[in-house]
Amino acid sequence: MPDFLYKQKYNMIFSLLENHSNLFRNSIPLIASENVTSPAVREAMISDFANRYAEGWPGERVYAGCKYIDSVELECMELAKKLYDAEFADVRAISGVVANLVIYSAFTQPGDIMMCMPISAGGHISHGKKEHSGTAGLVHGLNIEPFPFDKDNMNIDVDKTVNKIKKTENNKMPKLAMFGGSLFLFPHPVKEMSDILKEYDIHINYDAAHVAGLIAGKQFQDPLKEGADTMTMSTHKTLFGPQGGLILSHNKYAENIKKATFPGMTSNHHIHHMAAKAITFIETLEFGQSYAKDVISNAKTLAETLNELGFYVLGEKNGFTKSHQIVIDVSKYLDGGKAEAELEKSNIIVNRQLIPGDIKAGRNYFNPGGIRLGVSEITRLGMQKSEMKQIAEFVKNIIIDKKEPAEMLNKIKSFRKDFQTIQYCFDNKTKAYEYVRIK
Ligand code: DSN
Repeated sequence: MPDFLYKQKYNMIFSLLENHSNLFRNSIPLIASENVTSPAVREAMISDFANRYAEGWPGERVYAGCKYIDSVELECMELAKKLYDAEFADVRAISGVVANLVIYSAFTQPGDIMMCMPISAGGHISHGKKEHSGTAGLVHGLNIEPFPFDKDNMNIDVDKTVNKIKKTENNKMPKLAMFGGSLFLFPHPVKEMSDILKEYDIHINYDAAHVAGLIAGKQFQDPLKEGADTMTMSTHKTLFGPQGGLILSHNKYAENIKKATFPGMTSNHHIHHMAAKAITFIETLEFGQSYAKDVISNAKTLAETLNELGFYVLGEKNGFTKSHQIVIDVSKYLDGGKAEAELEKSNIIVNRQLIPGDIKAGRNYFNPGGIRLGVSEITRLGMQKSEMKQIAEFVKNIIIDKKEPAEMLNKIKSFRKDFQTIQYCFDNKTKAYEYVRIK
C-alpha cells in the first residue's frame, strides 16, 4: 500500500472516533451496562500510567519505577474498602469477567458446580455453561445449575432453591452460589439464603457489576453484610468509572484472591484504569448517594410512564424496578432485535433482551421478546422526572405509533441539546462527549 494511504487510514480512524462522540452527543443512551465518565476520570486514563507495568502487589512489584503507582494503588484500595465498607479490596481485575474468573479459580475446581441465574432469565455470560461458551463453563470447567426463577417476582425463587439444595446429593452439591446478573430489577435474596448456603459449605459470590453504584450509594442491598463471602463487579455501569473490575471480601479470603488475581488472571492490571478507579471512588464517596437515589427514582418514573402508555413492563408486581433497569416485553409489536434497530434509527440506544419465556416460545438472542433500558447515563447527564416522561413518549412514538424516524430524530436531537455536561462530579468543564484532541 502506498505510504500516503496509511495517513488516510490514520485520519479516517480519528474521524470515526469523532463521529462516534457526535453520535452520542445527539443520542439518548439507555444501555444499562454503560455510563459516562467525568473529565477527571478521563484525565487519569490518558496519564502516563497507561504506558507502565506494575505486576504484583504495591511494595512487592517485579519492576522498578512504581513508587507513584504504588501510592495511588494503596489509596485506591483504601477508598474501595471505605466505599463498600469491606475489609479487603483487590483493585486489579481488568474487568467484571476477570473478577469472576478470579473467584472461580480461588474457590472452586474445574468440574465443580455453580448455582446462578440462568442466562435466559438474565444471568451474565460469565456465569454461563460451556455449551453456551459461557466463561464459567468454557474457561474454568464449572458445571452450571440454575437458580429456580420466579417470573412474577422477576427474582430468584427462594423456596424452590432451598428445596433444590436440600434434595441435592452430597456429590452434586454446588461449591459456589453466584448472585447478580445482567437483567437485574430487584435485590437478590442473599440474606434469605445465606444461612442455608453456608450450612452446605457453598461459597457465596455476589456479582454486583450492574448495581455497584447503587450499592455504593446505599440505595440497594449490601451483599457483604447480608452474607456474601465475596463481591465482584465491573466499575463502569451504575458505578461511573473506567472500564475495569473490582473484588471485595472479608479478610479471610484475601490471600486466595490476591494469588488468583496475580499471577493467575492478570499480568499487568491496566494501571491508568486503576488510577481512574481511585478517582471514581472519591467521586462516589462524595456524590454517590444522591446519584443512586436519582437513578432509581428516574428508572421508576420511566417504567411507570411506559406502563401508562401501554407497554408491558416486567416486574409490575414489585413496582417495575428498584434498580437502574427497566425491561419491556415488546413482542406484541415486534421482536426485541427489531425494536432495538427501530429505536436506533432515531438515536435512542437500547439493547434487545432475552426475557423469561423466550426460549420456550422459540425465541433466541437475536429475536428475543424484550428490550432493556437503563437510566444511569442519562441521570449522570442531569435528566430528571420530566425527561423520563418525555423519553417514554419518544419510545411509544417509535414502537407503538410507528412515527417516521427522520421526524423523531430531529425531536430527539433537539431534546438532547440541554444535557451535555456531567453531573455528580467535582470538575465538569469538558463536555460529556467532547472529543479531546491532544496530538
Ligand atoms: N453484557 C453486559 C450487560 O449488558 O449486562 C455486561 O457485560
